[in-house]
Amino acid sequence: MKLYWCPNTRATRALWMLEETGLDYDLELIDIRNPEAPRDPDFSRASPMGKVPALSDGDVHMADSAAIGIYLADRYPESGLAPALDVAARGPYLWWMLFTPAVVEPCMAEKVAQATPNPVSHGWGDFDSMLATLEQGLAGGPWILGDRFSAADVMVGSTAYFLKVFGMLPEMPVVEAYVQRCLDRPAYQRALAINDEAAG
Ligand SMILES: N[C@@H](CCC(=O)N[C@@H](CS)C(=O)NCC(=O)O)C(=O)O
Repeated sequence: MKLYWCPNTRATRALWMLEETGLDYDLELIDIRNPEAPRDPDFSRASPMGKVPALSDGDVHMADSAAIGIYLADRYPESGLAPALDVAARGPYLWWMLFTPAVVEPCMAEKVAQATPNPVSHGWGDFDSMLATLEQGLAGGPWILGDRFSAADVMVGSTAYFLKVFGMLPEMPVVEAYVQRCLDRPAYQRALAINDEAAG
């Protein structure tokens, strides 16, 4: 299995996910900041838009951090990162897996662009209701599905950390405590160490 990645990008989520699975994997650095750098054809096959993260696993070539997370958790169920298909938690699990790309990131982009929200027609709603939904989702804790840690925490936790690092998280003790719980996980620490070493 090979992860195509680049430090200080969304690829850190996929690194964290892989570290949580305990599986063996190789890393291939894709320098997204240098469009002239030659690209492995397998990377281009996995990621038609040339974005990281991307994954090759045997015959499977795919991109997108949420899609990779869903794939890894389902393909390697022994990692215990996803509720089974016939368990009620599977519904909210999928919802939270997609919350980042479908809601948080468009809300962040809209906010940074200082665009006027239009929650009735924009699928992502608006920044304030996104934050309120996140806070409410974490109220039960300690994880986004309650007692059990899952791949959804990799997506939501890494995104909440991004919000904090980018100074976009208002004072929200519940979310802050969750970010810290995520940062305390050895697998996240290993992924961040790999990231920081490559970032220099
Ligand atoms: N929805 C994708 C977004 C991936 C993405 O936009 N990655 C950025 C880095 S954070 C990238 O590869 N940019 C390079 C480019 O678009 O050329 C995911 O979560 O994996």
